[in-house]
Amino acid sequence: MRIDFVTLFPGMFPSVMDASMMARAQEKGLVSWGCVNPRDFTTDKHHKVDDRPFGGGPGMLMMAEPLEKAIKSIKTKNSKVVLLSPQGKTFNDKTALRFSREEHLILVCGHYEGIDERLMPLFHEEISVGDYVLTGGELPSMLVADAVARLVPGVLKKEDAAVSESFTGGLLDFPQYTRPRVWKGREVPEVLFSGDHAKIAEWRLNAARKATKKKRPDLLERA
Ligand code: 58G
Repeated sequence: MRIDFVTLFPGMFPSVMDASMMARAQEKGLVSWGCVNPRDFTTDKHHKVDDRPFGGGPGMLMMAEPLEKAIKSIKTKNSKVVLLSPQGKTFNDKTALRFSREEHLILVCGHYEGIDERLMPLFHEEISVGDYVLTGGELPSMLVADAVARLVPGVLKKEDAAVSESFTGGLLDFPQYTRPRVWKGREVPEVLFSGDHAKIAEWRLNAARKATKKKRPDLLERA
C-alpha cells in the first residue's frame, strides 16, 4: 500500500512514519509513504497558501488552488482521497480494515481554520479521529496511517492479526502477563501455567467479557 500525506508540515512525519512497525512494513515492501506540500504548487512570489475568509471572521483558510494541484499531482484511478476534519465520520477499526484494502491512500491534512469549501468534491471521504479540534490534520492522518498499516496483510505476525479481530469482534483484549511469575507480590493467574489450551481460552474469553463490562459497557450493549 502507498500512503501519501498532503501537508504544509512534512517535517512532522518521518519520526512517526519511519519508526517501529512502520519501519518493518517498509523494509518488507508492504507499505511506502510520502508527503506532498501544497506550498510547492504556488506560483506567486511569496508562496501563499492561506487567505482570509470572505464575509469576515477570525483566522485564515487554506486556498483552493495549491491544495487541489497538490492532490492532483499524485491522484490516480486507484487513489482513495480522505480529508481529516472534526466534521468527518468517526474513525474506527472497521474503517481501518476497509482502508487497509486500498492500493493508494491520500490523506489530506488541513491547517488554520479549515479549507475553501469548494474543494469538498475532491474527497471520497471525510474522517474524524474524535470529537476534539486540533491545529491541523497531521496527527490524525498519522493515527489513521498507523491503524491502517498494521492491518495490511503481512505487516503483523499471524498470531497478532487475531488480536485486532478480537476487538472488531466487540470485546476488549484479555489481560496478559509476562515474566517474572511473581512481581511485587502479585501473581500471574494459575490457569496460564496449566498447559490446558481449552481452559486458557475459556479463562481469556471470560476475562475479556469482564474487562469489557467494567471498562467499556457501551461495547457490550452494541453487540
Ligand atoms: C474543514 C475544517 C477542513 C482533524 C477544518 C479542514 C483535523 C481535528 C481533527 C479543517 C483537525 C479530528 C483545520 C485544522 C482540520 C482543518 C484541522 N482537528 N478530530 N484540525 O480528526
